Amino acid sequence: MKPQVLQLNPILIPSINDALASLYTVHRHFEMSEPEAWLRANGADIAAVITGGHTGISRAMLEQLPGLKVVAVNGVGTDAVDLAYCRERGLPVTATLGALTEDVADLAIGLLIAACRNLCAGDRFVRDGQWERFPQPSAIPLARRFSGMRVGIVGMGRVGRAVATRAAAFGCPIGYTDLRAMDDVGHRFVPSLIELARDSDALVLCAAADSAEGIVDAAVLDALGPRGFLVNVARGRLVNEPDLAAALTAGRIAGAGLDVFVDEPRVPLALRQSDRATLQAHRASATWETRTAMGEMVLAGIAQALTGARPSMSLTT
Ligand code: 8YV
Repeated sequence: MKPQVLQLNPILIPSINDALASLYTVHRHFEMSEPEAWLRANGADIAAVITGGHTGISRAMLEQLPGLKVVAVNGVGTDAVDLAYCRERGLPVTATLGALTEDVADLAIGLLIAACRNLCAGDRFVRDGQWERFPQPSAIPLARRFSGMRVGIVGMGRVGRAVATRAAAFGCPIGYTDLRAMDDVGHRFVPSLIELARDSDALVLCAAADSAEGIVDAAVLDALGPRGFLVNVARGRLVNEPDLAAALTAGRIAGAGLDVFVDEPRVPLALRQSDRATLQAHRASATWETRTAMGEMVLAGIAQALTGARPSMSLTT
C-alpha cells in the first residue's frame, strides 16, 4: 500500500502532482467537503503533510496525526508551524530554502519600481482611454526616480541579500537591519528599525515573521516619511495594517508595494482603494520555475523522511 499524504494547499505544477500521485495516496484537504470528520476518521493513517508557507499547520491538526513522519512546507516561511512542538515530537519540518529567493527579490524590486513610477495608474490611464481624452503631458503627475534611492532592507536573509544585489545594480545605497550585524554583508547595518526608516527612501520587508509581529507601525512609517515607500514581500503581519492604511490615506508615506497581507485573501478596503498602493495576491514565488523547484524539494523531503533518513531540508530534527 502506498503511504498516505495529506495535502493542505494546491500545487500548481502538473509534473509534481503526477509524481505525488504515483508515489503516494494523496488526500486533498482543501477539496474535502467535511475535512474535520475526515481527519477524525483517517488522521492516524497519514504519513506526510504538504502545506504552504502561509497556511502552515495548526498544532491541533498535528495532534490528530499520530503517525506523521514529516511536514513538508512548500515555501520558506515556517511561522505558521509550531516548530518547538515538532522538535519535541522528533518530527522533521522541511522548507524549500533557496528555491524562491530570486523570484521573491525580483518581485520586491518590481513592486518598488511600480510604486514609485506609478506603473499601475499609468496602465489604467492608457487602458481606460484617458490618454486620448487628456493628451497633455501634465495630465499625469511626475513620478519618483528609483535608481539611486536609499534602500533599507529589513531582514538580511537569502531574500534580503538578493534584494540588496538587485538594488545595488540600480545604484542604490543600502542599509539593513536584522537581529544582529552580519560579517559577510558589506552593507551598512542599522540596529534600530526606526533609524533605518528615517535614513531610507524605501523600506523592503524580507524578514521572517516568527517574532516580529507589527514591527512596522505608525512610528516607523512616520520615520520613513512622506517621500518614503514601503515594500512587503515577507509576511503581512510584520506590518500594523491599520497604521499603514492610515499613513497611505493621509499621504504620510508616498506609497507601498504589497504582496502579503495580515488576513489573506482579505485585504482592507482602505488599501484596495488607495492609489498609493500597488497590490499583488501573494505571488512572489508564483513562477513555473520556482514552483517546480519548490515541488521537487517537497518530493525529496517526503521521500527522505519516509525512508527513515533525516530530510536534508529539515529545520527541526
Ligand atoms: C508561497 C510563502 O507562496 O514561502 C513562503 O513562505 O509564503 C510563499 O512563497 C507559499 O508557501 C506557496 O504555498
